Amino acid sequence: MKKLAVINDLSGVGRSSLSIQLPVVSTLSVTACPVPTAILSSHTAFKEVAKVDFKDHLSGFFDAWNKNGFSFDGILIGYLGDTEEHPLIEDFIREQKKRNPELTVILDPVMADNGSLYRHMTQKHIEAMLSLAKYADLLTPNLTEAALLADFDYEGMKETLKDCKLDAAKGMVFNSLLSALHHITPGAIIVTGIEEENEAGEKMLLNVLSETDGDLRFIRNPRTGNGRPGTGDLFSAIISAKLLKGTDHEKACRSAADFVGLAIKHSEELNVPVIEGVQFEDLLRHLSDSD
Ligand code: PXL
Repeated sequence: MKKLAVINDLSGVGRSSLSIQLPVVSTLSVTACPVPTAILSSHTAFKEVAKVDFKDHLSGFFDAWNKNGFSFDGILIGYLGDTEEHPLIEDFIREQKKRNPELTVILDPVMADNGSLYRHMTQKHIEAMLSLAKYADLLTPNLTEAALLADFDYEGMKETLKDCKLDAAKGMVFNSLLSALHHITPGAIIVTGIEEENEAGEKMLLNVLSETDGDLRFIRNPRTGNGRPGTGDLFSAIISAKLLKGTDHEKACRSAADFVGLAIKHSEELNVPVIEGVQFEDLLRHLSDSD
């Protein structure tokens, strides 16, 4: 069975990060091996949050794993508890790459959404993610994170995209954004969860996949409800497990987008408060470990 190291925070309430990624990766028949970057009482959109930084324990964890001879097929990285964690993660990636040259590294640069950084996030987090991006085989920022990494103006880009009626015009905006991102990572890129309306006025969610500079694919799904915390974590976990099982980027992206859409719709229908994320637990049977 393929083995994925999942480096992310453990948040007790709100269905984000490791709490949502571990069950999803297991359901897709991939062994998930968690490393917490921080332990929080809940994700940070809640008013009161207690946070325990895990930075001082990371090198001990990685050392023990390496000394035991553990080797992984993939490493998925999400939320960083501290801006000094990235060199430890980079050492771990380099060591694991020596053991398994086929290692797949997926970086979800969790920092921000809807134009703003999450609580506790700073310019230093952007620099940390830029440094990790050099090791990524796949980068999955949302539009805000993509703008921060590429040093683009998020609000300006969002306005321009709103005015673009044709995909050819949107393609020009995304080409310049993705071209900038290809300078910071050797990997493929999926800019996730971009809200748009189609010509019939229907609300859609767009993911833009670029495997190499100049090549763009638009993957669209109906928007089944408002954005919710944890959907990026859900998306990156599904993609990571699928990639390890040999699915290509486009198919993995479609599967992840379909399941996120289903989970949002289900949560809306059940009136789950937005802050509690997506109710995915009773949907796991819809996740298939084949293409
Ligand atoms: O889902 C992204 C995320 C992950 N981890 C923590 C968060 C958030 C978003 O708010 O607060 C701790």
